[in-house]
Amino acid sequence: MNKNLDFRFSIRPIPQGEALTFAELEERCRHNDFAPSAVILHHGLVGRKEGHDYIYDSGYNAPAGDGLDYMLDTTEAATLNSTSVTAKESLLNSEMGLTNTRFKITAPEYHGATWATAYRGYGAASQGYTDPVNISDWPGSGALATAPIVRNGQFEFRGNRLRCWYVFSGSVPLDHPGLNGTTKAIRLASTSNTEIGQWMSPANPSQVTIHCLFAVGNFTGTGVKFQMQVYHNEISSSYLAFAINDAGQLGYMSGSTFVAVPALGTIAFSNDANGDGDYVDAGDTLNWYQLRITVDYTTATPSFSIARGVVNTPSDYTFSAAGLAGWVNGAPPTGSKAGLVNFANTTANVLVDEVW
Ligand SMILES: [Ca+2]
Ligand SMILES: [Ca+2]
Repeated sequence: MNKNLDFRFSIRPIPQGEALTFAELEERCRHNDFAPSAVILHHGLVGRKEGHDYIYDSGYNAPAGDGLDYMLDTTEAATLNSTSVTAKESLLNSEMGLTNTRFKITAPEYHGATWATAYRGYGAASQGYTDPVNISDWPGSGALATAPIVRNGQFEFRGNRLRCWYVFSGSVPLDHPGLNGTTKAIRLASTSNTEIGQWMSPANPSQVTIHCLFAVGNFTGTGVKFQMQVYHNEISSSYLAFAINDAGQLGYMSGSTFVAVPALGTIAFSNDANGDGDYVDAGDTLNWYQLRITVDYTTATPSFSIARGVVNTPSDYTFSAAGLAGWVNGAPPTGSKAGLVNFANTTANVLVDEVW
């Protein structure tokens, strides 16, 4: 799978703090959407249009069940025009999934008004309110919250559970009850060999640690059933691949060869006893594991470590192995950077959750 045909090569990088044009924001928003025909656009979009800062309500409302409501009615408009930042935050968070510690507005202004930042609804679907409202005091005044290494790692973004994730091949992963007590996880179905990934934002891309919870369920055939891949070169499709085979052995790929790492032991598979696609019914068996992969590209010979816990236990790394160096499509030169994390199944049901 060639992953260099992605949007990042067609959209210019934006320095932090630089205002975007509205067209740029819309383009980015669309490219971030995993399936444009099936998702809500403009989820909490902050940007500029004609020199003015906006939080933009596209006129698309959220799907039922996620509790979002992007439209402004007159009561909500009154709240957003009030002096209570707490009330504004409460409304914007509950109805748009926005958090003011994650927003910074630069050079705020708004045409013809003394205030700055607008939340604006348009059109017939706007629940009766079409004028912009004043939320200039809503963005947080302190430091921005630290960006996570991946976004929507819980697969629980309201409005689109797969937001920020990109399906490179196969089928759209299905919903599954979350692992470790969360609401949702994804299931890569055994009927489709699927790749789903996301470009990462690590603080130091040459020394990254990434975690997830996973379970491998019912499958057919032999060989490797699940891989978690960390790309250091998407143009040459070069990456490291943590892998699990049909015997439950853990290891990594060296080219097309699976290399078992005995120190990582074997996992127990999950069983969907009633065959309905989930692993939470009476009679089903759910065995999930916490995985941690650390890659260091700064050394003369880049290497990685793998650690994983005992079954159904968070924050446990009983099994681990370090100093590993097997790669697919080329070893990384010193100074490489982790770019993409990707999950792939092969004729196996695989559950993934809590990527961080
Ligand atoms: Ca989750
Ligand atoms: Ca079941």
